[in-house]
Amino acid sequence: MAFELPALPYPQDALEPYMSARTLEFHHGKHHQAYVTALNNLIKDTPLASKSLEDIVRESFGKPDLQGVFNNAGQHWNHQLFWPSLKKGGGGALPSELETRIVRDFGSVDAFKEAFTQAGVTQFGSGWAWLIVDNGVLKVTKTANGENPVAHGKVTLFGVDVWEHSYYLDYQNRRADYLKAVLNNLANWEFVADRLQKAG
Ligand code: MN3
Repeated sequence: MAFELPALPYPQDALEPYMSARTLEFHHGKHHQAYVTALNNLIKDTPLASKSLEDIVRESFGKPDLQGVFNNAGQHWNHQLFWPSLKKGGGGALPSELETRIVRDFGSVDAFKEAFTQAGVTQFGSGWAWLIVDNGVLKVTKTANGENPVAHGKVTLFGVDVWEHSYYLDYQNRRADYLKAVLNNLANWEFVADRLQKAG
């Protein structure tokens, strides 16, 4: 079964003004689609074609001959997580179980947001900022390009794309402003809390 581009879980203009319809038109419709198309072409008629996306990410990570597969599988996985991590009217109060864990592991919600923003701002070039569970502890990490916590065997709760294609039309070079808008106005904390509950 070939991989398919998942539909956005909201209308293309739902995240205005924090993420424009034009950004989503290109980011979802062109960039994410291109990763899916490239991945399908690369794994066609290979043993990887019958594997899950997570298995493809793990099995191609760190293998020079499978770098192209890893880049596109990683990016497909990353964007599949990203779209439902956002919602119209998001970024409000955190569900209590998520807030409790964040306060325990970061000191406060504001301290978590600051650490997450710093991770995104200091990722040199393209990449992602993440909230992960590492041996039961919530941590903020960052990765370059298509790499993700799946490749490192970590449970991922939340990830924000910091490739320029995710913010340049709306924020130009102001990556920190984009990250703050995602955290304070778009983040679907109920979705994140649901992933935490499943992670245990
Ligand atoms: Mn992207």
